[in-house]
Amino acid sequence: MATSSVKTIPMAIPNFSMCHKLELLKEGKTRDQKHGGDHDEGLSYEFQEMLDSLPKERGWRTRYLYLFQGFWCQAKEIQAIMSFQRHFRPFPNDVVLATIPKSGTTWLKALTFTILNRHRFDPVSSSTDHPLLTSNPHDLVPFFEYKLYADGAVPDLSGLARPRAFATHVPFGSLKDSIEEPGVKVVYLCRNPFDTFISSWHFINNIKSESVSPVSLDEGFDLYCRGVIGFGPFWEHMLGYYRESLKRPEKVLFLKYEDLKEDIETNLKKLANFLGLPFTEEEERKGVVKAIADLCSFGNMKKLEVNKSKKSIKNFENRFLFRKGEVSDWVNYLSPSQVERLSALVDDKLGGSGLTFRLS
Ligand code: PAP
Repeated sequence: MATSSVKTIPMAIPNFSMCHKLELLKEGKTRDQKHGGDHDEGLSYEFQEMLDSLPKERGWRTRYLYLFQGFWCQAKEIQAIMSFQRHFRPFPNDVVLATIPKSGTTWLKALTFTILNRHRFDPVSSSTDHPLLTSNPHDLVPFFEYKLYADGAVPDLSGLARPRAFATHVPFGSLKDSIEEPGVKVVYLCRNPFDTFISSWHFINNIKSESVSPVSLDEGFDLYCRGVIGFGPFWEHMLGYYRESLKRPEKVLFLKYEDLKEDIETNLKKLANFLGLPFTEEEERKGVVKAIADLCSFGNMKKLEVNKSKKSIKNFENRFLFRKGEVSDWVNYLSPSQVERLSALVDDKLGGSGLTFRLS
């Protein structure tokens, strides 16, 4: 079982070791054939050695998930996170959007990008030229671990327009040292664990590689309840950001997917205030808040060509990011005993923390 402690792995960021690879090729073996390791390609021999030292479990969309710094993670993501942790340098007004997967990341990216850039790209008269109409939110607010630092890259981010906005699924404990700069703001979007599980299960079975066998609902549910899901356990992910939002509300804003669904305009104002860019009375009169809500709505985004036919993140098509966008779809999938098990788990792990969910 995962622990909340953050274990630092004292090793250099592994660079792809060409010599080692050539040696293995000469022997006619790949690292996987030699040691029965993960099937991810492009990982150095040294990095694979490090992976072998970590606890592992069956993966959802790659062969294994590894327990890295106290959370479950795929090999390629670990490589990227290590590069991020070593090389990222925050600027004072950076914005970092944080979620556990399938909590509404795409939506939060769209809303935040539109708020931050509303004076460049007017959401009210955005009939044709707003970037959200032609780009998926994942292109506009890049992930540290899937885009910027993917494959161990070390990007130069100093020239990006300010405020810079980034996103991550990394738990707070593994993020905090990298963003320790006054003025950096974190927005966390949390979704109830029942819907998050169902959304994850659908998504992963849609995009997993063919070499990995499908995860049945029962098997996925058991893994989820044992904390074994990318960036999980979910309760530790949520509590890490929740507690920080209570301790430093000026640094971390904690939002809930269900609240956004119920009242998007109030939450948009909350988000804009937190980002230091409150809507003016004139903007409110002109309908800017409503225009942002409409532009970023599930119905609008799902029907855009870019979100139907393009790929913004390697390995899957954007259309898989827009399924139903509803609260309580879980009632259509979970058995009474599964509901009982997850409810008891939520009570056990989150009870008394103050963090509660609306499930319908
Ligand atoms: P990611 O973590 O892989 O980026 P993420 O965007 O967090 O995925 O989650 C996708 C979920 O958000 C999907 O939920 P569902 O499976 O229950 O349908 C998706 O439909 C939903 N979603 C995407 N965009 C929006 C939006 N604009 N409004 C509301 N929900 C949305």
